[in-house]
Amino acid sequence: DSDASNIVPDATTVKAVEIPVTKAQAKVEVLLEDRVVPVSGFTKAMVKSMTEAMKIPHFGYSEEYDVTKLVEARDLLKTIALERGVKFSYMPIIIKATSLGLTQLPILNSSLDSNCEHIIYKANHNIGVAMDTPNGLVVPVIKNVQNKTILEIASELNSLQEKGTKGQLGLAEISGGTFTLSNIGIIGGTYTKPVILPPQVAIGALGKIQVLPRFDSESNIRKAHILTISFSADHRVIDGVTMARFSNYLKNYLENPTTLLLDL
Ligand code: CAO
Repeated sequence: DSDASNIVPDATTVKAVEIPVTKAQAKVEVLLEDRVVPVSGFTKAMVKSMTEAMKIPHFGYSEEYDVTKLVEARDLLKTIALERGVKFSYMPIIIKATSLGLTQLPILNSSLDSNCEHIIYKANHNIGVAMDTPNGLVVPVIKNVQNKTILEIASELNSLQEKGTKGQLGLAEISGGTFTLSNIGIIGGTYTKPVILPPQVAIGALGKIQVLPRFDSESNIRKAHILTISFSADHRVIDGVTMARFSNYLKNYLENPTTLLLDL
């Protein structure tokens, strides 16, 4: 025990060390003493909105979608979009399919007033996308998704991502959301329990698309691309059946992306 000093380094000798974690977090600063940091910026907004959110009775609904055909389609669209100067991920398709689902079930694109006396059905599908930026978590909004093409959504997402990275997102770009999607799968993970962003009534969180074995219709094992999705909804105005129906619409669009052609 008296030899502990030999194996535990003296705190004053510990310096910042390089640990190859991710591109964004290559350097880890080891604290030499406690540090007090004022809550500010996006974190301050998060404290306010998430404290408000906990007044909402949340329920969760999770599902897996076999997005094998979507992965194929996206590979082709990615190349074509790039020729038009647009970086194209899965998000623009998922955002558009979400909007088509909201058209079917408008209660998911609504707000409950503060006295819980009225439900306000929102005409526009303003879909917020949770974004990891150097300044913290922020949710910029793609407005009027119902009127936009998938390529327009992709282009707008590119520009919001660029502004987010540079810390240039303005108030107008982060307000007015009516539904939120969070793609945590870009980091990893499968199922999560997202928290609703008030005054919205629902949120969806995407896990990482994984290659997994699944059965085909002849009971043969095949390679499938599986996307897990977790929704949270406000149980004061939304029931489980409504959430399941919405998820089924989205599942159908994302499992059979050519069906999107019928509704665009
Ligand atoms: N599964 C597998 N691959 C994924 C994926 C997923 N869920 N999400 C993204 N990818 C892929 C993309 O297709 C892209 O691949 P290519 O290089 O082949 O095109 C690559 O990962 C990078 O994607 P991207 O950076 O362009 O991201 P995106 O458009 O899919 O998502 C955004 C944009 C803003 C949602 C994302 O960058 C982000 O910040 N996510 C974090 C969200 C977050 O913090 N959520 C927590 C909120 S609650 O605390």
